[in-house]
Amino acid sequence: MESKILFSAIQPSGILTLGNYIGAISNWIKLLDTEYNCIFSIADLHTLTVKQDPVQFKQNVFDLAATYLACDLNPDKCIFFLQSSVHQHTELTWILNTITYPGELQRMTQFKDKSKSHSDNINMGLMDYPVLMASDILLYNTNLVPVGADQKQHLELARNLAERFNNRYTDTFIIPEPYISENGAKIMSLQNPDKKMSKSDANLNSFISLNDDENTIIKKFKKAVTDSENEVRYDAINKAGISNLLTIYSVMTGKTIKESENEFSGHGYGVFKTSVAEAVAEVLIPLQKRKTQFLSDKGYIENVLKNGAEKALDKAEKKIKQVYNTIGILYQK
Ligand code: AQP
Repeated sequence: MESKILFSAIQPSGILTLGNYIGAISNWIKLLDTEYNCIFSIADLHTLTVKQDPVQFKQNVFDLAATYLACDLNPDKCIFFLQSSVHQHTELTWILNTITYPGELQRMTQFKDKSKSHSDNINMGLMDYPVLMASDILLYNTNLVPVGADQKQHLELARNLAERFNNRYTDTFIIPEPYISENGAKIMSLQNPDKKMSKSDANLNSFISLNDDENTIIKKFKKAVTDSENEVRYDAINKAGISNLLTIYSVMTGKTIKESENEFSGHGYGVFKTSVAEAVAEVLIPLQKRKTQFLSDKGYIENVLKNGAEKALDKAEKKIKQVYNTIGILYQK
């Protein structure tokens, strides 16, 4: 029986936030030692949909690779690689573009949001981002895709494109299932709890960077927007700020929301915010130390990425060959 495939990716668009860690990486770690063969990519081609400084961009790639390693995504247990090193991702994107309608892409929430926040650079890549993401996933016969809630709409498109292709030609793509954990699927901005926490947010107090030191983490949580009550209670609609902090505390400590509420019953927001900050620092500070060690050996990181790309290329080539044969392209490699 063929083993099941898990695929996910993060774009090197900056230093990761606590949102990326909770919504994506913490689930990857949980799923690493299961029945799935895991493939994790650094989605650098996706990053180009927003203007990048070339020097910073390269550094962000090393930083993300070191983060994967520091999070124990051991290259002996999974494949991790740079998206741009496996050319079949863009080849499959072209094929899938020919069965995608502009209206499907124009109505994507992320496209609309980013068109507003980057109104000086609304490019074709920004609109086509979900098709490239569909290619990332479908290229590896992926069964499961662990992502945060913000990526659900894109995953739905990947499923639709796979079905559309299969119906038009013959069964070629597996229909991937999303894996979105119940707790922490959408960590919100600390400054505006109606908006998701994002690494490219201009307001540095709105997110916890995985590189923030303990003092900065404490300061940012102290400044987090809450409400005028003084009761630590989960109510995502009326108490979005406190509910977000409860979610963060619960994920970082492994306690349930109820246990966390009980623990802070009768305490003020000040005590609660400090405890959330300490729980976050307890996870992030050791992770930063491991990351610094990996970053001191860029040769090792390049080697890991090169080996990962070789394994990914092998799988991707088989799939693109199958796709080309299916649609009648004369495959001559
Ligand atoms: N706030 C969040 N809460 C939970 N999960 C999140 N993810 C992102 N933000 C949150 C999940 O992290 C994974 C990687 O995301 P990405 O970097 O590929 O793209 P993104 O969703 O656009 O992340 P950012 O941080 O918001 O990046 P920028 O600011 O560059 O756009 C995905 O699984 C995502 O769901």
